Amino acid sequence: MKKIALITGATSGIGKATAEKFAQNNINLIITGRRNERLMSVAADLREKYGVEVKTLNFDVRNNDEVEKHLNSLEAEWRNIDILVNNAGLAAGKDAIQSALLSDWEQMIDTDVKGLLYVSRIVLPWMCERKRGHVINICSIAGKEVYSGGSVYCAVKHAVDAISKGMRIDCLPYNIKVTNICPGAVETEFSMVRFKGDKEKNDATYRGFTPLTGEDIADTITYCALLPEHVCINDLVTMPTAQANSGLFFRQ
Ligand code: NDP
Ligand code: 8X3
Repeated sequence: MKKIALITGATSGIGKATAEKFAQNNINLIITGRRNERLMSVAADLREKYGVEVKTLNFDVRNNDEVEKHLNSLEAEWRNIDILVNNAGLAAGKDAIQSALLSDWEQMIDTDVKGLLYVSRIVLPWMCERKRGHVINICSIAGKEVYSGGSVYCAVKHAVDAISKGMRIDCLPYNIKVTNICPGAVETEFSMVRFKGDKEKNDATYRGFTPLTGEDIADTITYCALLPEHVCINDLVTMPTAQANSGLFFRQ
């Protein structure tokens, strides 16, 4: 029987690339995001290319009523989720803590922490009942280190790191794997979102070195997801070769 994976934030970047890798590996998919047209187009493309079944759920992870409504609308067979990739997330702004926008903080906390929790709170009981499942939380190097202008993004990703550890402990009796993936710089829509469409700041982020791609992280996620039943990668930091830590890049 084919596995089922639920990937949040599959309309671009790491989530979209992971949906494609999973489809290549014959995994049926539930993909989510706010941009419904993109979601439908990703789904159509994957069905056509790989012959997998793809369900789309169009909701904002910050809204728990929407999260509950959409996830609880899944038919019984689609609730047998083997892999949950908690990927939907973002950074908003890169300003010093004394002058950053409150609305940016709220957006990051509501999306990266509360959204991840809302989705997990629905899916984990299904996994616990079946005594099987794998949760892959997309954390960041920002969940391990702190950098200038990143205080609240780093705080939310540190929270993801802690949630992964706690989830692993609480779900231990239920045979559930929890993998925390911590990438360095990945060139996706991330920086355009962070800098609110400022192309110069986006380009400067990736200038002079080769960043990771969504596909690189999707390969890593897929490797973790396809390991034998008794093997779990708990925590994984993956960086561009030209990035030593969250703040130190070798740019040429
Ligand atoms: P993208 O901006 O390309 O993708 C983000 C995805 O999250 C989109 O599909 C977006 O979908 C979804 N998303 C954002 N907000 C919401 C929301 N409120 N409700 C539902 N979906 C939402 O960035 P990445 O692929 O780079 O980011 C994916 C994850 O990887 C994030 O958690 C990010 O923090 C993390 N990460 C990124 C790194 C990087 O350097 N790029 C490095 C380390 C971690 P839509 O807009 O359609 O809702
Ligand atoms: C994204 C990587 O270094 O911008 O999580 O925080 S970083």
